[in-house]
Amino acid sequence: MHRQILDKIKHYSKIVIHRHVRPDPDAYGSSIGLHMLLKHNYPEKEIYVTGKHDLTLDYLAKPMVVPDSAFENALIIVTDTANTERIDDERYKKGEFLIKIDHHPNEDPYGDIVYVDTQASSASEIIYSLFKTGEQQEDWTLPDQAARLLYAGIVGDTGRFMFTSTSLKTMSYAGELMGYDFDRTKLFNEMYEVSPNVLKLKGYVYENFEMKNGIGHVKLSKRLLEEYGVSQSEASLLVSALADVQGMRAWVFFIEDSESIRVRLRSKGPVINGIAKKFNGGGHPLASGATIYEWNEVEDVLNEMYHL
Ligand SMILES: [Mn+2]
Repeated sequence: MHRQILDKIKHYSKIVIHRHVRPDPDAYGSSIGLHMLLKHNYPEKEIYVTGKHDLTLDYLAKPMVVPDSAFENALIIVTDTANTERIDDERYKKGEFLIKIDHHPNEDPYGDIVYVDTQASSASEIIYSLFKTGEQQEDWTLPDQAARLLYAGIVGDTGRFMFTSTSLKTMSYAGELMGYDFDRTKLFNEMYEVSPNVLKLKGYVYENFEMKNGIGHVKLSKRLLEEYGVSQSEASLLVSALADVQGMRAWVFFIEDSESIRVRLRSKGPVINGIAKKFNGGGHPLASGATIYEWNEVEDVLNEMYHL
């Protein structure tokens, strides 16, 4: 598989790299890291990395503004993206040859080459393994800034090497990446520092959540968020905060915005996406979202949760 991908990279003079919408560090790490790697080893080729820039990832790198002409007769490589609906920048369809490189379950095996390794912790880990083959077979070298991006992608997707997706291979690759010249302390600060307002709201969550039969919930009204100076999307990031509560089986955040109340459901075991579906939502078995329109519907959601 690596050899096939290397041959395609060598063959094409134009390459465009894509990743998924609403990017995370692994999306940036794998796509922009691959871009830096290829640009460094094939300076004569036209190589682009596309997708809408996310300001919260500004510290990592920036994608490029890619002209339409870039896609004609181009090799397209999509990283970290399970299905075509989630590919950022629809122009991937205009390319000549498509390669999917991913670590999510391969439910949508799009592409002329489909390289999916669900054992890999991250797409960045796969890109690093591709680099190692390129190093052996094509004398590739990895620029320090590309190493920094791949490291950030692995750190992001493994929750700082904590999730069970972290393998012996992940750790040995991360160890090798640490040998490159970049500032890891600075990178960790950039990835994990949180604004004082959000941390104070987290304090409110810990102070005010309720728990019954292992089901937790907290209500964050619009007025409260205004008081704390935290946006609805920032507040949503706090939903994992209740995972560490002893005895917690599943929990829900009710977060009000201008027209509705967003319901964010999380679970450590009981399947909750059925409940999300009943309240105008859906999602994964252990992480779903729904929407209600009145505070008095909170009880309806909780009653469903208590029956888990
Ligand atoms: Mn990923």
